[in-house]
Amino acid sequence: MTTELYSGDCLQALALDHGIVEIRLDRNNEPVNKLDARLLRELDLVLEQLRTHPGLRGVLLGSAKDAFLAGADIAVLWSMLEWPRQQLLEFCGGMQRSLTAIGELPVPVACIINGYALGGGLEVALCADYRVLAADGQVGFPEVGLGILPGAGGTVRTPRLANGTTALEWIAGAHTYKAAAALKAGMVDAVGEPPQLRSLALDWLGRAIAGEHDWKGMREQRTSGFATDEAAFTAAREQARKASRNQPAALAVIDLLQDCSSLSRDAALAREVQAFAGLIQTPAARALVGTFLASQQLKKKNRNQAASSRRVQRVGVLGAGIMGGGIAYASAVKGMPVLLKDVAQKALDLGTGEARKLLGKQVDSGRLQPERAEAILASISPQLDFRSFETVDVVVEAVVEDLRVKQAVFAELEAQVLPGTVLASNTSSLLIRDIAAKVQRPEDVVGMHFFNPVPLMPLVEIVRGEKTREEAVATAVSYAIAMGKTPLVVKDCAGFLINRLLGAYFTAFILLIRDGADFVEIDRVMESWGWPMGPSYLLDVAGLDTLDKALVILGKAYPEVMGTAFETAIQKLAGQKRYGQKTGAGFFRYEADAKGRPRRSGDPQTYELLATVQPQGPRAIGDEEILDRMMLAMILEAGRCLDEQVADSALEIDAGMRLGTGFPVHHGGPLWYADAVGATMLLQRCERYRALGGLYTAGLGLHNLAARNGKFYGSFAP
Ligand code: T1G
Repeated sequence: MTTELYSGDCLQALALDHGIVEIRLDRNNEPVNKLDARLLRELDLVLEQLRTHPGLRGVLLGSAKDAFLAGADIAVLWSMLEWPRQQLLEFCGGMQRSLTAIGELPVPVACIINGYALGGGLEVALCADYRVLAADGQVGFPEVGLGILPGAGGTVRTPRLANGTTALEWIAGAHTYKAAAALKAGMVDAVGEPPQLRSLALDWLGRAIAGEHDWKGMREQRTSGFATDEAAFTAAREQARKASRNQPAALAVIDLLQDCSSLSRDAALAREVQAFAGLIQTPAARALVGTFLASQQLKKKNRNQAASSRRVQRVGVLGAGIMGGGIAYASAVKGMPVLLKDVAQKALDLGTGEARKLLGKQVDSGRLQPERAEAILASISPQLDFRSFETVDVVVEAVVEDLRVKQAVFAELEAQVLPGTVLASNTSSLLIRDIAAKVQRPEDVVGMHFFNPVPLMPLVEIVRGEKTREEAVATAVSYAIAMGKTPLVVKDCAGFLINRLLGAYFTAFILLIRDGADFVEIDRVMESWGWPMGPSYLLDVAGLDTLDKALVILGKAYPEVMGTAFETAIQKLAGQKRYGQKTGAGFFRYEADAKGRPRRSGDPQTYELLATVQPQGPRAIGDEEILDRMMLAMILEAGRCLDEQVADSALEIDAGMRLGTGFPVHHGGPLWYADAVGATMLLQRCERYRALGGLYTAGLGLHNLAARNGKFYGSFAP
């Protein structure tokens, strides 16, 4: 028999048989359970009631939703950016006390984690005596990725439950873990299929009630310090420095864990609150929390747009190169069978070989069963003709980057598919309106600009041509989502959005070198600002010949901004066949290491070559000027793109740069960073570099913002 003890907006308490009470999280009218003041208030009320509940023998803690608890409400984290410190300390202290009270009930508590428990969600679960996790569930601490650290006891309970090394890995690493890994780490006590979770949890409770487990002793043990391993802390620091330049959160967690290892649980909890309050108002946390919310908005917009489209069930891919093979793989893996067509058998072998290689990696790492990999591969049909193309919903063209060839391919393709089939080009440098110029149904033609390597890169630019109909755009959006990618709808212009902004960035680089800067210094400055690679190294990796071609196209399309009427550093090196890694030399020199990976070293010859494109000779340029010129060029181009509505909003431009280029996430994106600097200050800097021409001329939008003291994210609110 079940009796309701409490029913609120966030949870219910139900008295079950045999003295067991179940607390069931179930947020009214919201898709997920989240940890906020309302939930804590209701939890306090129920715990208070349970402390004197007659006949109570055990407590089950679970969720009525698809997942246990998604952690703190991120919209509340956003508001915390403005709270006075005292309010932050009080809120977190209160949150910790409410959670601690779970583990201080006079009876054993078992937590059922279905779906996921993240951040504060896992912190709640850690307060129970036992945790059972769904076999398809996930747990973890995403906080460091938000520029903060767990503030509800995660840094205190994790090392005391598992050990210090696990705490370092789980919290500083900010990964989520699947059930098997969580069990191995000792973060949960059992794993089960969702229908069995409840009886599994009841079983643990039963054994605790029967005295088969010393749950009281375990509680006691976890109130003191924990053992540390010095080497693990050193390794974690090293890793954190490499992984997240200028992100204070990972290093702060490591320091906190080390400083608190000998403290009692309660003393460590007090330190955690202080550390949390110290991080939540840093610019990095502001950028990371803000951009999480912005990404959610983009996700919603894409979902809404996709809702008005046809569902993509079958796909055609033309051109079986590395890109075509990658697109075929990424579609097939997500359950969309592919017709992969090329004109040459050799190319087909290459494309399917690419898919086979990618699947093999998944099998080797244990993420995919061999039979499933075979089935996925079998869903890709390599063919030399257009057989069955009338059955596909979308065709992605990935043939050579040549307008005439693409026009001919589209004209031929159009006759082979049903009207309404979306015809997408994966071009990176041609205009969609030019590609569509020779077809009967230009309204079906759209751009889908994938990034290399397709399986790893999360972004797809969806390019709306002049005549593309809305439904074709929506279908491309829906297809990209079905592939697990983030689609970004952009206008048809040279470079689209991402390459256009990178074009401005590389133009700034070329000008700096011309003016005498040392490319190694430029890389150092940009890497210490947070870019994973400096521009010279990036050019070497991407290929100087390829980048030069792209920059020439951009220079023609935007002569005022990206035109260069002199021999550039890139052209100088490419002219010597120094294309970068692929030819063993570019800005740097490369030799294969023992594992065949390119190892970088300096090369005095580069300086000799570059001296010939430096009319005033080499000159020391300060870090501030280097950073200013590089980032200002990108910001101003982003502003111009917004003025021209290349993308709909600042948040979309920033999301594109984070996902498409490795833009340092803790700076938010070019326009987020622009807001942090301020429009007036940016205009002052433009003035400083006026002599350098159009690259440093601000667009109308930035002038308007400066005039009214506005921000690119002016209307942004969670
Ligand atoms: N706060 C507010 N809303 C959230 C939310 C959260 N934490 N998590 C999800 N939502 C909303 C989301 O906006 C969307 O709403 C809906 O739920 C479904 O999400 C104290 C400080 C959980 C893996 O970082 O990573 O705890 O758009 O579309 O793809 O120490 O959302 O439908 O109106 O993304 O299945 C730690 C953040 C916070 C988790 C689900 N927690 N969320 O992904 O669906 S810090 C997180 C996610 C913290 C403590 C600290 C994902 C998800 P709507 P969705 P999904």
